[in-house]
Amino acid sequence: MLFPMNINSATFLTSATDLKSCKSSVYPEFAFIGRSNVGKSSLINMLTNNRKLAKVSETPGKTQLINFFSINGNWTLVDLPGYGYARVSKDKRAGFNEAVADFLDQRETLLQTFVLIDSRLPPQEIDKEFIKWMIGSNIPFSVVFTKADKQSTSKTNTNVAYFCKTVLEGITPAPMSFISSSETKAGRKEILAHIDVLMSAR
Ligand SMILES: Nc1nc2c(ncn2[C@@H]2O[C@H](COP(=O)(O)OP(=O)(O)O)[C@@H](O)[C@H]2O)c(=O)[nH]1
Ligand SMILES: [Mg+2]
Repeated sequence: MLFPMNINSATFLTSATDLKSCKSSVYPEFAFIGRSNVGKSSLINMLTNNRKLAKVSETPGKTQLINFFSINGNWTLVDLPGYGYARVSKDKRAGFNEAVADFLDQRETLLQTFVLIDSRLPPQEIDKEFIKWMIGSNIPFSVVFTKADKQSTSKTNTNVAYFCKTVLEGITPAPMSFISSSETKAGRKEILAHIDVLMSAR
């Protein structure tokens, strides 16, 4: 049985446009990345039990800022700009925001990245490209399959199994994966327990 850590406080800290404008921090950071509209901000709100913390958008591709949220005063959630919608970087990075690439690759206090994948869809090219870039850059990550409430459990399980087999198999160390819903709060205790483990192991 998992006992999720308590979230006693969750507050907006600051925003940044790129890595060099990010304030340095002494606290461990957990970042959320994925296609625009996959549910990054909703997941942060679900984890913190605060529907208004991160701005949830009906308009894909709107958030282009790196947003920091302080949790319990000693760790941080980072809402990253989504990829796959407009604003494609011009260099050879896998079509995602350059600020995101710099942050994931170079941010010293980043302890783990959660790559969000829409549980309803077959593996998308852009997500596969992004994961390839993460592996090539040696950046540790976990995967969160979002919006599980939007379909049957068996459909979710089929899609997740297929994604794990075709995209995640063979990656070492094997990434953890989670199934989540911001509506039902599925995945909340598992993701928080994982964060807890990573912080304790530090
Ligand atoms: N039903 C359902 N809708 C979701 C879930 N997560 C996000 N959404 C919806 O998907 C849209 C995009 O969510 P948002 O968190 O802004 O995505 P972001 O662009 O990745 O930050 C919004 O309309 C959310 O209400 C979920 O788990 N279940
Ligand atoms: Mg967002």
